[in-house]
Amino acid sequence: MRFEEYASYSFNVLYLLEINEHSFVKIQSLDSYQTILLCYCYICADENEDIFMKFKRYNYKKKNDREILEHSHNFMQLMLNRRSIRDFSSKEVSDKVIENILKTAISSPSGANKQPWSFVVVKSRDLKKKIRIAAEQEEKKFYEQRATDEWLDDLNKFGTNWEKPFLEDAPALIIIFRQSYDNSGGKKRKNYYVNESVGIASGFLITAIQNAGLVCLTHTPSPMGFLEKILKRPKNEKAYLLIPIGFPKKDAQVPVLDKKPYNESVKVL
Ligand code: IYR
Repeated sequence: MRFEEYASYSFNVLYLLEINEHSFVKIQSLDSYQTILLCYCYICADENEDIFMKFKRYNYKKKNDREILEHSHNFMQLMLNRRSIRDFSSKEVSDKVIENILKTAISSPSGANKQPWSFVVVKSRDLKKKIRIAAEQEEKKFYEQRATDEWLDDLNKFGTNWEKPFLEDAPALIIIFRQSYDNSGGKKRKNYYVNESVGIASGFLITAIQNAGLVCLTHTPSPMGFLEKILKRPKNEKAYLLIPIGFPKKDAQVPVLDKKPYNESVKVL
């Protein structure tokens, strides 16, 4: 009997005995003599046939209170040292490291597990050059025409301008694309909470980069349509972030920044 057939019964489930990840025995309703009225055994033969999601026990890695405090503190220290870097050395990043940080990013939660993203890694000198040229064209328009005076005032302090040498200097660029809908199998299907999902995955990526001992910049040339063209992305994808990654140039500078006081950013009720 298939799972959906018996799932429609209204009996209380008394026992769910798991045999393994894919199989379980379900015992429903005992009569007054405590004899089993219904007993179903569900064995999943073909994973793709299922309309219900399978569940398995979560492998919770238990820590004691001291360990939890220590881990939270150490991770905070690691992340407090993260900075956006604009001066990259030419030192290469190993493919395995890039793969590890991307595997971390794509493990991120997403609306209905739709994973509405693509991560494109650009190492080719030729493509990096094309991206730099196109980005600088847009940025020149931004700094010279599009940006409001207020925005330029805010940016002035950082000393940024339309020139983006890091797009060629960094050994790799990771371009994150958001998929507003899913187009696999030629069928258009909706994605949910796309911005939230891609934002969280980008956070995972930046955190993984920091944890690995690399540096990056969250760059957002605006508009970013040129990335879709240069990287030949499908119609359902829009560029979301451009992240050069690598190692800082010797003596790379970062602005001295203050973060808002804790109580301004955080309210505990
Ligand atoms: N995209 C431009 C401008 C810029 C915008 C923000 I918000 C920054 O934090 C930094 C720069 C640029 O990359 O120069």
